[in-house]
Amino acid sequence: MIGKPGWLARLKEGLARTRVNLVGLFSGGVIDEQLFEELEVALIQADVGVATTRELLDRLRARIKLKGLKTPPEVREALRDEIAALLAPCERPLALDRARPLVVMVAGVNGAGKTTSIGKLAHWLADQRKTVLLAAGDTFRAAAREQLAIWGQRNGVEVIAQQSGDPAAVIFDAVTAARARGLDVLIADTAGRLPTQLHLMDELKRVKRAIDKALPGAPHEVILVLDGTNGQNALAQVKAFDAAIGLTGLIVTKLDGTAKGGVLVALARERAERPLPIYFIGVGEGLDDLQPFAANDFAAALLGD
Ligand SMILES: Nc1nc2c(ncn2[C@@H]2O[C@H](COP(=O)(O)OP(=O)(O)OP(=O)(O)O)[C@@H](O)[C@H]2O)c(=O)[nH]1
Ligand SMILES: [Mg+2]
Repeated sequence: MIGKPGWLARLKEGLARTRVNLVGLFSGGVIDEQLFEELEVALIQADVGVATTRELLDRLRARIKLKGLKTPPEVREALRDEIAALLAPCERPLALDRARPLVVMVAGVNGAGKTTSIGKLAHWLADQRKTVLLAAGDTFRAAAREQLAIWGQRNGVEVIAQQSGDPAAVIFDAVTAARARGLDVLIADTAGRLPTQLHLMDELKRVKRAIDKALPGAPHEVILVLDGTNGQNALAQVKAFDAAIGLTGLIVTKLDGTAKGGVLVALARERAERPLPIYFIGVGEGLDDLQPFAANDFAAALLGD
């Protein structure tokens, strides 16, 4: 699924360093052990992780044998296809019509890009002709409420906020309001927190229960926002937030910057048995810089078309 032109170029630019490193290894004439060793190093450096790299290279060797691949370009394409295949289960559109309001709860560590992604998501939803309400569940800082309010204004979307320090209460009220007004989607922002801050993780559980009280069966989506530049740390974050609040999907941000990109491959493998959709990737700070994740495009950004 390719959106407006430009975002793919930004993704490719963001992952250029990784791509240059990987593609450069295929510039020689032969496929030998040295190539495999260099690939191993380059993939690990790209945040793919040791275990996932080994598995990928094993599959690559098997594919080379099976298909009788002989040239470096053929092997590069084969690696790209293996990566695309590993990523494919994570490519799933956000299903919008299964509940009304569809309640989306957003969580993540400090500065991951939650509020920005919610603003962009509101814009994307408006493009899909959905009516949206935002809940300012980050009650820690007044600035957080204002930040969400600005994103709301940009999109012509209302934001429910309160002076109260209780995110569960704010979000409960917002869900109730979205129900009463017959809106399509409610997105709840939450304050950033580390998985080691157990009282804050408990607060997230409380928010989730409050949502269920306001609308039984909700939240329909519990999305973790990951900073793509944090590398392998994303795996630990997924585990911890999943254990606390049961994740249904991910958004990976900042793939336009210094991110190496391989962590998406590691995430896909880690959850191969129970695929966790990567609903969107963030490729910039503008309104249009949130795009549905596309496995083939991403693999091509890493290893060339
Ligand atoms: N380049 C780039 N910057 C991004 C992207 N997404 C978010 N940012 C920036 O990352 C910074 C943090 O974003 P926020 O949305 O405030 O992060 P947050 O998770 O809400 O932060 P807290 O609420 O403080 O935990 C801001 O400067 C954003 O502009 C992205 O996809 N690309
Ligand atoms: Mg925020």
